[in-house]
Amino acid sequence: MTEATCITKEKIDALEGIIRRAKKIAVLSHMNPDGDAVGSCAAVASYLSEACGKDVKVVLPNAPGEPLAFITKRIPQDRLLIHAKSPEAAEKAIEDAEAILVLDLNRLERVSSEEAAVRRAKAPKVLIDHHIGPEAEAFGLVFSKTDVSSACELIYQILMEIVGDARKLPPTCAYALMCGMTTDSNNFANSVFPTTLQMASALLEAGVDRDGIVESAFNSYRTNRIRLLGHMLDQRLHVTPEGAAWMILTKEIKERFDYRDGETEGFVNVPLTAKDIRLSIFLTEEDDRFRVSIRSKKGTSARDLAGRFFNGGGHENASGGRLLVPDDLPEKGDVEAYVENALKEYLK
Ligand SMILES: [Mn+2]
Repeated sequence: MTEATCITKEKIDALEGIIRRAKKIAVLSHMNPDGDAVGSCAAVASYLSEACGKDVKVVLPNAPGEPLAFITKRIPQDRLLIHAKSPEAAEKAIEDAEAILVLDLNRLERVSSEEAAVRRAKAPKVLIDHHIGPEAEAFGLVFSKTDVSSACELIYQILMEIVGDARKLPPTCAYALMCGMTTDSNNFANSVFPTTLQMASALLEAGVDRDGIVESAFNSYRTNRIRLLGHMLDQRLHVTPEGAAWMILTKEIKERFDYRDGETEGFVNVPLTAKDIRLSIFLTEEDDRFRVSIRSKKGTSARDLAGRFFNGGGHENASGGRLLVPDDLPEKGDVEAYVENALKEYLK
């Protein structure tokens, strides 16, 4: 299967058949959902319920952060189940579903606490994703493509095969697709393909309020967030002679700045605005781990670094991972030395 033939007529027919035969459909995405995850779920839920009359449940492992509320609120609240809040209802929705659509993730472990329920489920499972290395064996039908900006772009391409015209999409679906593409490409700063701009153009023509999305996604944070960013850049930024930058958001800083989930979105990109920096790492301290976000410029692989040193992966220039305590680090205090050594090793 080549990239170009990822969307074939046979697969579109198979997808339409799965949708036609199912009344109850579960739509899933990954832990710590980002704009593309929530946008994908909102778009697919809107299409399946409004255009196809299906009984749809969106199931997410944990709640999207407040900065993504402009997308999350497009999912009717009685259709949205958060596993961390109501595990039984979330698992029942997966169990009862007659089709399961999994979006914006390549390996099923990324649905985290729901993984066992999904693996157990007998319903046909469909994966739609844009990361390399999909766990194809866990799904009956796989749409996987990496030459797109986002899962939302791939979903858009699939929907165009089905409905033929962006103006025929339910408005919520069109809006959510634009949201996921805009956030995953960081407002057209990365992973932009000719098809990305074609999609944007068609959705704009269909009436999507892109200015409103940009305002909601990038200019609607609390003032606290810019103070926190200022503190991180001024007091917490390390720069190595090899051109790597890294910072750690500790629990102590989180408390001091009244940090809320999602508010450091985009921080990892800031060091890359310096000419001499080619790699940026942002770590966030959590209970038993550090969450790791990595970005790089062309020629340096964020994915390799994530895979070799941070139990992660993702895209060539945008990856993530984690360091578990005590599995990877005996104590939390060892994190700085670990990052320094990893960078020395990786960039030598
Ligand atoms: Mn994505």
